[in-house]
Amino acid sequence: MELVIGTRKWSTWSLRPWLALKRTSVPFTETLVPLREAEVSTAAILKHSPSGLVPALRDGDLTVWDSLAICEYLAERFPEAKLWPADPVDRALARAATAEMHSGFGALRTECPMDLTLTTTLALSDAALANIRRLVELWTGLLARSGGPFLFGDWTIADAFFTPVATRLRTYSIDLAAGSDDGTAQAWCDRLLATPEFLAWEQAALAE
Ligand SMILES: N[C@@H](CCC(=O)N[C@@H](CS)C(=O)NCC(=O)O)C(=O)O
Repeated sequence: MELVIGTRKWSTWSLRPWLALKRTSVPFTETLVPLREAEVSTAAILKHSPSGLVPALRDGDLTVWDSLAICEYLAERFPEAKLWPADPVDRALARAATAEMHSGFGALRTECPMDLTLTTTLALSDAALANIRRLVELWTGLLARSGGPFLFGDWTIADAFFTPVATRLRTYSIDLAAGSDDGTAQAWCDRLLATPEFLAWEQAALAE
């Protein structure tokens, strides 16, 4: 199996399936395409991914070119990795939370791009603050329901999808109290950034 990824410090979409793939314990190779090099990036990515975007997963003749589709494929190929919760209700909620991240939180994503090499402060727009309030509501509700330590108890694809958000909160020194967090959501974000898988990604990002 081969995962094509973008520059690690920036590529939120690459990080998500990389974390899921690591959790399967299946050996895989990584192909890194440097991002933000104008035409070079697009031409280089198109050699691997028909959408011209990373990530892409290659498994034999198959190419899967979207982060969520890759995670779904991994969950089906490697059920023993338990990448989704076993319970159908939990699984539906995990998919809804993951899809909300996949297609939403535009203001926060635009104003706070992932950069694992940066620490700074930033005044957020009202739209980004509304994103923060929704994230805290979503996360604390799921953590209260499951009892933690991750959104659905054990780590799942839903946790993978929010890991880049946890890095953005850290990078831009965003206090989740702005979203009425009582410390529960922040503790879970800290937990995401302390997993061995994320630490391995971060170490590779800083060495790039
Ligand atoms: N919906 C896609 C989004 C992928 C995406 O936007 N990838 C960005 C990098 S994180 C990309 O390839 N950009 C091309 C470039 O920067 O040249 C997914 O989930 O995989």
